[in-house]
Amino acid sequence: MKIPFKVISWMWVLCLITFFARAQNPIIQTIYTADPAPLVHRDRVYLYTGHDEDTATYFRMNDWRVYSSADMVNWTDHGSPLSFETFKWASGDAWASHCISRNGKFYWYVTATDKTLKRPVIGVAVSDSPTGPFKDAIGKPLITNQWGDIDPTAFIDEDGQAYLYWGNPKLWYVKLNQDMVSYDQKVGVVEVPLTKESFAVRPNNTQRTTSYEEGPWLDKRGSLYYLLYAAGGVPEHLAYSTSTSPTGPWVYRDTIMTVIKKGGAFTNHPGLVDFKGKSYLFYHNGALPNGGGFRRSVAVEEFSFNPDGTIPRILPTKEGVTTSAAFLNPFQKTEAETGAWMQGVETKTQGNTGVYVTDIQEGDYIKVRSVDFGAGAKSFQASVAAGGTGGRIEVRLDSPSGQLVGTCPVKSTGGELKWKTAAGKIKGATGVKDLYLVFKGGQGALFNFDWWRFASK
Ligand code: FUB
Repeated sequence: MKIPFKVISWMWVLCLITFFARAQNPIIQTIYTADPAPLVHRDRVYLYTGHDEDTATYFRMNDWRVYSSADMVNWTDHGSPLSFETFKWASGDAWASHCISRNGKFYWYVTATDKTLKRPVIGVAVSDSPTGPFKDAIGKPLITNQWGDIDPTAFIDEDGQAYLYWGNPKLWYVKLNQDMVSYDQKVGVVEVPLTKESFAVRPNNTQRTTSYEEGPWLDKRGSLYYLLYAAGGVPEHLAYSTSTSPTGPWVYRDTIMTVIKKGGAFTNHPGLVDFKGKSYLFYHNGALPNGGGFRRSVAVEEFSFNPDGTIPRILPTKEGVTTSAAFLNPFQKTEAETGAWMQGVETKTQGNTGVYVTDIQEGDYIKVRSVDFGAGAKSFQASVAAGGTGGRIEVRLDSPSGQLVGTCPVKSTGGELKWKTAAGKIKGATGVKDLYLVFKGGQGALFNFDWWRFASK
């Protein structure tokens, strides 16, 4: 997605460079993303999102996306392994979703409109990998309860019992069976009482008297269950309730994130994970250029639970996560679609190559945070494809105009998807630095970019 720069003066350019050098929220800049659902699997956080189309003026959403991170600051784009078209019974509306793992499989619960019922229902896709490919697990919707079947969230308790919560304006749950693709028919669909003790009073509304709106997220710490949700109505804020049981009764606790006044969307949607000893709240806003209520973007903040187990008030920030949970090893092959900030570029998927970076133009760049060059790097390699004359990759440190430690020339490879390895010498890259791959070469689309790697001294 091209972020338009309005060049008024060199001062303004400097301000923008400083802003983008620090900004890390929203964490995905190449497309609009919404309804975050993070999952910790082994040593990575996988982030499942919805996708607001670029020109959407309503919730125009056709597919879901996956990203992952080992350090909570750099995110790798895994493309779209699931769309509403995966479900033969669905006609569109790829709304909020949640993926969890059990017995080596990944179950992705999604909202989509049912062709026959002509309203949202909940389906489930399954895969052997967190990044897909996913297929429809049962060939039909899992939940066809009533109007309001949106926003599924799944949770597996320590005793092995799994739950699926969902709903707007009501809140329901089922007890999922061990297979994760069916539910306990004896218990059936249970409606959660929306009492003021559980969800607080919604002022001035006789239809919807409590603050629960949508987007539930169920979690547990110690023996306490946490239900996070979008509250309001619109504009939504994030709030939570707790219980000593996964099925309630719930006790309203507090607001987590107030309505985002500047750069917000009229919805919000919580997702919570612990990763490498820290807690993270995912949410969405409307902060990318041309963004808003139907063109949203996922963001994340690090936070700590209060000593008494309550969740503090969490502020939405532009900086996002400031401390990397790990350093990136530049001597291993890194997918080009990995970064803390992607300025100007887009990503696409191709059969053999997978996801690659495209629409690279003069001055665009990829920022990769906390790269550990150790004693130093001597060369840089990049897998590139150029149908035209190509350009070059400037390897810079700590800002888009920071220390130039090398240049990798990119010549024509004879085709936009004809991949060749280009290389350049590196001097002066040592220790832990933020890496900026800055693209140069004149007008128009310069080349495509699949992966990079440094060689150590
Ligand atoms: O993304 C479409 C809808 O907007 C979701 O299902 C809700 O949670 C709200 O974020």
